[in-house]
Amino acid sequence: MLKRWSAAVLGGVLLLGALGACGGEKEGDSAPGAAKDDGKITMGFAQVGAESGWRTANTKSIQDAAAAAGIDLKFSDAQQKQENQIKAIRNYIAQKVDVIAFSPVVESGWDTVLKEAKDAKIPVILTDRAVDSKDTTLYKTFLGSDFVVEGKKAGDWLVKEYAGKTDPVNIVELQGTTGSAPANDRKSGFADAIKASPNLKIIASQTGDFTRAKGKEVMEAFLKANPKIDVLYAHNDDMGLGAIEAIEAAGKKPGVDIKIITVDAVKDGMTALSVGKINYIVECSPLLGPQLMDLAKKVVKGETVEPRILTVETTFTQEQAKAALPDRKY
Ligand code: GYE
Repeated sequence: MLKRWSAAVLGGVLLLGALGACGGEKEGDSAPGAAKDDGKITMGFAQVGAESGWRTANTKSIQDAAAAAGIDLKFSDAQQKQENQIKAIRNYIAQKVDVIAFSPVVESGWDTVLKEAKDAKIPVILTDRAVDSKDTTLYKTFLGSDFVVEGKKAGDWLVKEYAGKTDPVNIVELQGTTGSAPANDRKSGFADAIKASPNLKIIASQTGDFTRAKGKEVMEAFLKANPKIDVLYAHNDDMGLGAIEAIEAAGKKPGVDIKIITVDAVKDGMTALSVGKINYIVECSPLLGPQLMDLAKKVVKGETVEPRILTVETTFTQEQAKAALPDRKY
């Protein structure tokens, strides 16, 4: 464990050292005395779950980057449940890790546990998803994508695709996990982009929880309830891929009878795009591990970091997907 020395704690520890040093640790001490001091940073990471290809790539990126940076990683999977994430964070606080990082499954309801981390003097880094806490001193920085921009890129493509046409275009939307930042923002960014085109109409919108299984199930229901669907906008590739199965089972051609736009650009999504079953993908990069480890080292040292660090990302058409696929890492 790497100790974050403050003058007071340093004094206390030196004193304990002189006395032959054991015990005497107060709650809330910034020196993480519970674990051995091997000079390593310990990070507690509370992951959302394993709901999608994106998440799998994100987890691998974090684990690989921690190993490469010599950071001792404690990792937990919350199975898309906020209560599990809160439990994991409390555990990390009790274990006196040097830094906590997490990807909050939903935006709301974090103030109490974040305050507990702050009181324990453990810096917190948000990665991938944001929280809606008013008190921004509860965390050091937020590293991740701008999901509103992603939604907007999806909507802009659609507006261009139907430019000059006035016939009604019926859109169905598969939303991500209810209350999550990417679901909220991808929805609003998209709605904003299409609002000046009155013929582009969202006729149904429901959560598919970012999973393939749920995407398929909800698309089946959409297809039953709506005889004319022109476009599917799915908040991630996995839901889009599940929906493709439902569309094919209903005897329709994905990408042709129903145009499909998704977000993420994981390999399976890019493969479907390259064969024309998806029409457009907005990239969202899961490879946040290396930047996260750099930030962790800085905040543990007490250095100030930028409060918001944006991921750089692009978009893909079918031709671009074909060109990018051979080098796609995830
Ligand atoms: O788009 C989706 C995943 O939070 C950006 O979560 C992430 C999203 C990603 O399940 O596939």
